[in-house]
Amino acid sequence: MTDQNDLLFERARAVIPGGVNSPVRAFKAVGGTPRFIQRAQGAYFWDANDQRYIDYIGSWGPMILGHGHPAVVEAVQKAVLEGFSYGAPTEREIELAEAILALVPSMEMVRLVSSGTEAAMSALRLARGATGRKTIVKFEGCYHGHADALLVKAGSGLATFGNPTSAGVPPEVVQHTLVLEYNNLQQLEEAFALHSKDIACLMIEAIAGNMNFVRATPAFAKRCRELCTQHGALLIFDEVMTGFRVGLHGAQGVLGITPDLTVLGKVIGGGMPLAAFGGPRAIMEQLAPLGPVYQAGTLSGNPVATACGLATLKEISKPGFYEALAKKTRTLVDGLKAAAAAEGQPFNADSEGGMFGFFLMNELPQNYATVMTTDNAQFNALFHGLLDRGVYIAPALYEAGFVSAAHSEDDIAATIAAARDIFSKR
Ligand code: KE4
Repeated sequence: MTDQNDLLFERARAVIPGGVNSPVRAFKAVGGTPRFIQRAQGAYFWDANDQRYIDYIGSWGPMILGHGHPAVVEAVQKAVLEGFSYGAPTEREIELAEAILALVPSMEMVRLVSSGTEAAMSALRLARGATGRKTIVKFEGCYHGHADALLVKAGSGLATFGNPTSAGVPPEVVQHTLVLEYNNLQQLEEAFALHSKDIACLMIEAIAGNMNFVRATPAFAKRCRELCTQHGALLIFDEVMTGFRVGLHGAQGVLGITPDLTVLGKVIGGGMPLAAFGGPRAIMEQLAPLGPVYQAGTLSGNPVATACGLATLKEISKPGFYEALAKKTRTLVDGLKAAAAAEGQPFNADSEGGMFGFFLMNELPQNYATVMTTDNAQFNALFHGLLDRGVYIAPALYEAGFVSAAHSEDDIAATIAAARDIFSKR
């Protein structure tokens, strides 16, 4: 039988670079043909061959309710009948802003944008504008979208300025970006000692979902907060992935740390293009049209996206939502660990709220370099083994996984059984 995904991939590659509109979707890291999804419902989506998968991507985080939640569909259907986009303020943007501020106490004001990249890029510009400083600190393995200044890899040796990770990014654009090792307290101390009053901000994923699932240790996270305060730098939590995913109050709620600025995305749009950044009034009022830091967007606060986001936030704010989601996700993680142990497969995993990660090693990595010691072939065999059994996990070993409220106990059990079958045949 002709594989429709192959046909579509061939067609796509003729007109779209790599056949995809975002690189990770191309399956380059794992090999094989990307599945072209035709429809989704609840915990599942179906590819062009009408093959069903249990979906642990959830659009890389947004679909925390599962696909096609009736209340969200209804809100979006109603919104589109009122108009797709006005390019003028709406009450619903105020409602969404108020809902976000109520859930993120570190924010007094918020600006809505259309993607996590845009939110992180804008937060960075705001931090530099508000402090009058140039240097930014980020960590290897954390991804904050593809703004030029953030496409940077660790320089050679300690606390040195980074080099571009992408063509088209002139070295001078990243000359003020310091890349440190995640959870490395010594490098953190040295960076602030060396560059103290030049540092505008430190941007971090406090639970890093872009190196699968690595937690900042409480001591490290606390030290980031202390050093930023001590040196007058802004602490920016990039919660595009963790915001409303690891808990109703994000990673800052889990860690009990108050950042100066927070970057949000994914869940707050419920699958529609919507992201945000926010913080104290005194900093946020530096933004145009009030202040000197320019930032803008044609579709910012889009009325359909805000309807989708509001309906999503309403559902996840209901009592017990995260307790149930976290329990289900932990059942998955514990089941996978037990299955691996039963088959003698080196394995470890962790989860927080509806976000999880696993490693084909017995330790839980503390940094990117350790994550990348994973045997690629082993991961790829697991990925394709699960795919062949109707389970769709992230097509890259450095990506996290996501459980939704729609995943059933049977889905979780079937996933664990599929993994055990693969481990047994390794
Ligand atoms: P977007 O521009 O893709 O909406 O958001 C960028 C971004 C910013 N910050 C964090 C912590 C993120 O995880 C992301 C985007 N995450 C990736 C998955 N690792 C999106 C998937 C993709 O690139 O296609």
